[in-house]
Amino acid sequence: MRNLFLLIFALHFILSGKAQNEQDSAWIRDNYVKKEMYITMRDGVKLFTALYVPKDATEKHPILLMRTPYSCSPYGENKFPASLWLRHLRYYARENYVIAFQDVRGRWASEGTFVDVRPFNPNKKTSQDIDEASDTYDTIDWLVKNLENNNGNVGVMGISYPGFYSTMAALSGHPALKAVSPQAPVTDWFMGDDFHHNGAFFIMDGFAFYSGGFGYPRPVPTKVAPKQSIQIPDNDNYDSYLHIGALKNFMKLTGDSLLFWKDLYAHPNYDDWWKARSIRNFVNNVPAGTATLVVGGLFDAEDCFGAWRTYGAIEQKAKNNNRLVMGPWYHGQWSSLNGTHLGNVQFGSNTSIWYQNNIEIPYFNYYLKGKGDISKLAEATVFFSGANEWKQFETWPPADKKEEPIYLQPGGKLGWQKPAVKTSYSEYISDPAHPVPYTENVHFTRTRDYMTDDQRFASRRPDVLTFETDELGNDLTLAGTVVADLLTSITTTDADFVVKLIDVFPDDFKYPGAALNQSRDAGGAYPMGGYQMLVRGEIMRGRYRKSFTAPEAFKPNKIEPVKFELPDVAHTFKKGHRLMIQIQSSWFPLVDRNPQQFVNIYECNDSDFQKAAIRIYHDGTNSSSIVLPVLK
Ligand code: PG9
Repeated sequence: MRNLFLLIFALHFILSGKAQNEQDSAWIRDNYVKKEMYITMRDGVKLFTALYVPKDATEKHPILLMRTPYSCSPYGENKFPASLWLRHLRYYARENYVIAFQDVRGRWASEGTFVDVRPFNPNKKTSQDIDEASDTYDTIDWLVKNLENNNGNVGVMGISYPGFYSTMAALSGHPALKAVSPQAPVTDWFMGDDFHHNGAFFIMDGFAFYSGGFGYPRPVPTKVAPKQSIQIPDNDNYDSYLHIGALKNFMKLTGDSLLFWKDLYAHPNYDDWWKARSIRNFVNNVPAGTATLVVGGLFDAEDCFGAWRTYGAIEQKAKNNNRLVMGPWYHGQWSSLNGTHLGNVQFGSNTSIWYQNNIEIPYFNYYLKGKGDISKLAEATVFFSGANEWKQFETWPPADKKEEPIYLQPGGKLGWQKPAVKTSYSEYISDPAHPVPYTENVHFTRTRDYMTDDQRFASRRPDVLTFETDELGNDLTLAGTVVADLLTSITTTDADFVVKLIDVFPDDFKYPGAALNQSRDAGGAYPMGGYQMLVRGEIMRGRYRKSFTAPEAFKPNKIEPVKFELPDVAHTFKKGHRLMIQIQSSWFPLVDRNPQQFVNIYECNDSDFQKAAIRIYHDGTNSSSIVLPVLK
């Protein structure tokens, strides 16, 4: 009887997750000490570094380093960050890692001058030639030579901007650096991350980020956050951003203080300044002995592009062991405690905890502790929404995916055959004074949920074109990059094109179990029947259709191709669902409005914004299509 009781108790303890939560704040403080120090770089600049060191002295411990522009706070050797026990770092604590945070050069308590996405210098010759790779090298070198009881193996990890510093770390070439995990890494701020997608300016994220404090000058090292001095009405972002108007009006709000903001305005096209800041151009320098695990979210509103493209660039240009994990996550959700859903869309399991315990922790344990076996960890581990299952691949994109064009048809249909009609198009009036919202509800801070939000609000607008298939007779699984291949004409000299890939749920769809149908605001059950789930959306600034470096005006009313990539997808459209494509010419205030004429958008006036009639052709000659990566 006693054994039965013990068994029941043990099962309860484990199933309740208590076993995983044992690294709580008390445990961390009992088992770790904190040390703060300055580490001197090769040019004499000192970088502030905070170390959380296990008290355990029974073995030598690996070092996990995270370099950040967002501060090593809380500062003070008696203060511990909640991230050590409330996010995936608790599992590294369980494994007795030394956990190190460092303020990057020029940020917070570190000395030196900050440069946003500081370019890699492949020709460093003297101690004055520095970059984020050399700063990482010098930091690792100091740590392995000076930190007591370390085992000489270092890993670097980081999410978002820290993900950029992770990729830079992989370029350091230090022999102690055995594994790096760039997660949602900032990769190219003109082509697809954070500030621009295909040259279109993501005004809301960009302005909020820089005006919120990040971009303020930091004349001397400090442990105190800058006071936010740029305020805009914060009740309704659509209304607030529309009323501020042209981009030049935002510059009046930021003034001369935000250096990078001025850089953004000074480089409207994809010039050498931007190319020097695209880390994809330098990953050939990743040494064979530094393994990389690139991680990202299918529904990451900030750096989904960065995850897919950093993995792809390393795979193409480096000769190291490079792997990919993409889950159904918003920005950073994989490091949180809950990966079960995003907004109204459910994923059927806690994908974050599964990833942490089955992939990330075993990965670093293998490379930094020589523990365990990751031979069965696939080249690419990707979660497929819709089917709600993880799939493993030997390559990404999968070798057995086939690019299949689905054609826009008259009458708002989609079909696998080219239209037979001679002349056919759909037209809408794009009015910058009434741009298409990027999401339905009223809010101020850009939502995370928009990446899987219901698109019915948009399909009801006259300035959004909607094309959809009949009910699918079989599951349709897409795995890879989607390409929009549009034949267009406009009545002005420039326009944006937004293409949205949407999964239309059956009218009678319900998630199993009433609780799963709760809306994001607890209480009301969101009507999932007929839900139009955004699977992927992307924008193309039409002037760059021929070249991102040399923009070109449209000739009014001339039929022209506009072809562009949407970041990779991994989604199954289940039998009985429909595949929908929506096309529109604004996505506000997520993206700045195009004045719809060929002017410098960063310098134009409110009076320059004009309506345009946009035509999308779908006939036998001008056959617009969306090229889908169909997994056979
Ligand atoms: N990638 C995120 C970001 C950077 C810069 C501007 C806006 C967002 C991030 O680092 O959180």
